[in-house]
Amino acid sequence: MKKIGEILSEEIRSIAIAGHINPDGDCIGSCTALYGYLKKACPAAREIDLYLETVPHELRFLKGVDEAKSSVPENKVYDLVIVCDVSSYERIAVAIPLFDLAKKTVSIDHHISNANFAEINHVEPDASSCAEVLTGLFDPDLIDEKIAESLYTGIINDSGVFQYQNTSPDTMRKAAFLMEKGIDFSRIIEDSFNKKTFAQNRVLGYVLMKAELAFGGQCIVSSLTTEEMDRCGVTRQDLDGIVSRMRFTEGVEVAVFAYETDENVFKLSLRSKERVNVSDVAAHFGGGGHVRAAGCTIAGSAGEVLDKMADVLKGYLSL
Ligand SMILES: [Mn+2]
Repeated sequence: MKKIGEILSEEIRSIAIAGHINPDGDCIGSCTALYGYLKKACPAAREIDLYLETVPHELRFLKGVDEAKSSVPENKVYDLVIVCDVSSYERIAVAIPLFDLAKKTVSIDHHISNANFAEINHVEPDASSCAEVLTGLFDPDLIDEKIAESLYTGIINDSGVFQYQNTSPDTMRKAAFLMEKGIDFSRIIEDSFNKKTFAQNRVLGYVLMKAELAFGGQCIVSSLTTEEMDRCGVTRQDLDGIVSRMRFTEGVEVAVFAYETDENVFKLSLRSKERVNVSDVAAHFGGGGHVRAAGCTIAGSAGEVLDKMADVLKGYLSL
């Protein structure tokens, strides 16, 4: 697909847009941008609905978020369902019934592990973010300031404000184009990326204090149980960015952060600097993601899940 117009037609009267479970800045930025864009680009569609499971406080400024629905109607058949930033069918989560019943399904994404689960799959694994992919698929003239704000939010959140390795010259060109739409870029970075609550900063400090080095300093690991989260006064939504901070440690190639999502079930977030393909590592446990940022879920106590991860990581690090 070169432009999003290729999947639109006069017959499409109803469209649903959905993201992934526990949506992040790229997912919400992408979905709201597409929502605003399709309202302009697809006047034949009488009904355009946006589904987002949750929206964290810091992303509520994005246009369209107020209209997003968090639960889906039963037996609703849309002419077109588009999912953004979703790497696998299971991760559509709340919108799975809509996806199953849709007349046509499209997935727009940038995960290298994308399972091509839709009828039309547009995946650019080299793009920093789904929002970067969408910027290229939109007609530039139809991108207004609010759509540009959503797209820029998606790009900066997944590229760590243009600092991670997924940032390319093309990312910068697209960001420059979005800046020309008049967005308040420094406020967006401050509000949606830099700003942390006191509790979020405290839990970051707590996790860093608990962290340990492994494999001769090539790996940094830490964990957080539900009980510790309660004590710090945070939920899993407050843990974004912690693993990226761990990775900043000198000499570290891989950072692993495990946090409990259910009793004795941990989500592991992985980041790497230069060599290790963490999407590949995560795939050993049924997870996936990107080359430098990925995740998976493992059952066991904190110590057990980190041991299981270390067993696999061993083969990826030079010992
Ligand atoms: Mn993304």
